[in-house]
Amino acid sequence: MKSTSFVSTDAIRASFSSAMSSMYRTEVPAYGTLLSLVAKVNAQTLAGSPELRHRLEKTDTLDRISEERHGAIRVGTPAELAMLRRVFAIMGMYPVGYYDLSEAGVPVHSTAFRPTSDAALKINPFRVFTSLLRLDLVADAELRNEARKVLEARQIFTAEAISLIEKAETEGGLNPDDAARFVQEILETFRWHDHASVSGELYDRLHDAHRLIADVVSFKGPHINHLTPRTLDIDAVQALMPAHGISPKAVIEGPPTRACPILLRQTSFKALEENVSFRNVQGQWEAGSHTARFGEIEQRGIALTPRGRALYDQLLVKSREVVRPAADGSNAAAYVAALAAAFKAFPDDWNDIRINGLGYFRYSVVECFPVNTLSPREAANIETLVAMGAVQFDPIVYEDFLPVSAAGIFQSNLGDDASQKFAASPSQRQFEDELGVPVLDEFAHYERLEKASIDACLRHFKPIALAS
Ligand code: OOG
Ligand code: NI
Repeated sequence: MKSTSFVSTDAIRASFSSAMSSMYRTEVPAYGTLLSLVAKVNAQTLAGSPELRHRLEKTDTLDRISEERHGAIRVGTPAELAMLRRVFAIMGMYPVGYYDLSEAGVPVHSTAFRPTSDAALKINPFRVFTSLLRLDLVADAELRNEARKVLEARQIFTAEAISLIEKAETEGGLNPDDAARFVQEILETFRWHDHASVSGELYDRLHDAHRLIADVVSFKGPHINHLTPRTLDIDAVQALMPAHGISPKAVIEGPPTRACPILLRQTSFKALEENVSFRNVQGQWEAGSHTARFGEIEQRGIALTPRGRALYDQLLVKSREVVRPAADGSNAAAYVAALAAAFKAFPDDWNDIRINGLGYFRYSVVECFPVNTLSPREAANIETLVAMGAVQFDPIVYEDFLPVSAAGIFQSNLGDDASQKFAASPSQRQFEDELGVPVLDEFAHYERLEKASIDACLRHFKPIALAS
């Protein structure tokens, strides 16, 4: 097969994201409701804010938003994780960031597979937050071994998926027929299975160790547990959810409402209690239930520098010292007020964020600027070019996650009675060994994007800077 007939990795990702969305809409109808609500609010927000629409158009990022979503899965073994890395690479998705969820009392560590280049993100920014179960954090050795045996015996990929992965790797891509089959076969890995692969008795013991262990170990595959559309106004969607029959968690996770959105704000509806069957000792199916799948929405803001992130973390801690949000929502208003008060210390103006070194920006040349008015010295200095209006800057969108700061999402979808705790134990080296590659450092990546945009501007003005 000639390489010219390969489908691009971006196109495979877009088609997979869309197939995943259709499947989840059938599996969890409330997700479909959420999608239409988000679409409606996004349209209203754009209509009401020409400035926002203009910014999104100018940065060529308006089109991606209605198609934008992230999913989350949890796998059980290093081999499953390593195979997923190969699957996602075929869709142009690479592991970015290391997240130690043991800090939030959840025995997994994670990365996010996502496109990394500006061009790929614009085509389709689909990402999958992928967690690997850490059986090493399970204290009970017998349970740990039982769980390991169950996991080692399962095959989460179809035979055809495996052969297409190998084919894509050896030939360097997939032709249209193979790409379409690949998407369908990979979808099977993420499908929901309502027949557990363990007995009800083992399920209960796994569940007692941690709900999430039961979720990972008891089923044939790593069902997608949520798909999250991106909204331009999360407060509006949160307020409209109840009227559409969806009850959101009490408060939105992350930063407060701001003129200049930072990082990520998320809210979710609780995991559904779903009917599943377990085999009993006589080998018959018995009815039971499991909660795993939920719904989430998010609003994305600017990517913060390590300094901005430290300030964010500090202010979040500060607000939670004043009011800790109760799961029943009884103090939601007090929490929102405390959060807003604490975040007064975080500049809420793009240029202030920029000059304080708190966020990452993409610089670009202002096309109509009269370049002949610039002196060589002015043309060689990015700050002067900005001050004179020859260069403009736009926030770089945060493409990653905040699961530990937003432990509320994890907790609320595990059930508010989830009280099991694990000692924090980050283990990035081990995770990367199991994954088979190092993860990309998110800060270094945003910094490179920012620097590349500055270099491009300076290159543009170089002829003037060199003239003397
Ligand atoms: C993943 C939770 C993390 C997010 O948006 O922060 C996540 C999970 O529940 O498996 O998706
Ligand atoms: Ni999520």
